[in-house]
Amino acid sequence: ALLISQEGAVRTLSFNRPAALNAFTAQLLAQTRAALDEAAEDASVRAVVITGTGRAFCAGQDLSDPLIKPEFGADARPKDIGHLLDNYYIPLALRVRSMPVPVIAAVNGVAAGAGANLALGCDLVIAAESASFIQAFSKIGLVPDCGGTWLLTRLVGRAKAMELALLGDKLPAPEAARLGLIARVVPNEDLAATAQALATRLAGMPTRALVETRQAFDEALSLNFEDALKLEAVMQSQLGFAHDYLEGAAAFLEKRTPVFKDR
Ligand code: LHQ
Repeated sequence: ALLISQEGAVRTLSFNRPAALNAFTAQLLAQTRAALDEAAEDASVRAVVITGTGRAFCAGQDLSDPLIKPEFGADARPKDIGHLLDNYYIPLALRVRSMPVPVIAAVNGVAAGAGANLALGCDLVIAAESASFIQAFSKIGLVPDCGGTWLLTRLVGRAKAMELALLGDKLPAPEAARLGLIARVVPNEDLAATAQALATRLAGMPTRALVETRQAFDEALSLNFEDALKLEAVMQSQLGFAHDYLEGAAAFLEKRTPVFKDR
């Protein structure tokens, strides 16, 4: 259900259940997490792209999965769906956010529910012109998960976050970019090449600095200005001892192209 490929230093993971719009089964969730673990441990990987095959990025939780599908009808019996979050979605969302390399979501088509929010948790989110984002949760009686409650309010502010989450309407990618929910939109036929090019560019950059930037941004959200300044100083101090800073500064002064290798 997951395709894994590598071009240069860029590892690409493609959700591959196109007939079900790449909806998440427990198997696909586990495979994605394992593939991210593997990419994290493989020194040849310096950037990861997550995308989907077919006309969807991912339709969120597969609602027909026997793990969560309630029994309907007169003797309807509900199921505890919380375990799926505890065992699959939370570890996956945290895995993305703790990757030692930048992670790009290349949203090729509709991204709904947890599929949308997994994408929004990535470091750079780019989308095909015809892609769309749907906070589908409210329509089936749930709250945004996979980080949606945290991400949406911070990305677009409360007013738009509430509109998106309460109404669950389809948000076209160009509008998502205008709102600042995602970084950019490209013509459909350019998505894969743009993602590969951006990932290759990031792969050639000082990886540790990129990853600590993510971490600093996340931490700064709960810090006051002065504490954010202090956090920056701690990180800068550590990075200042690293190879990539010495190389970057030397290359600048020597007017040559730097070769970064920290990861
Ligand atoms: C699907 C799905 C799907 C199964 C399309 N499941 N088959 C976490 C933990 C525990 C519990 C619950 O949730 C969560 C987190 C979540 O992600 S909740 C949100 C779950 N996702 C949704 O509610 C979205 C459901 N899908 C849709 O609203 C539509 O399919 C969208 C708007 C994504 C696309 O619409 P269309 O382009 O019109 O396509 P379609 O609806 O015709 O779907 C095509 C096929 O894919 C169809 O199967 P079929 O056999 O009829 O061709 C759908 O049943 C299947 N599919 N999403 N989530």
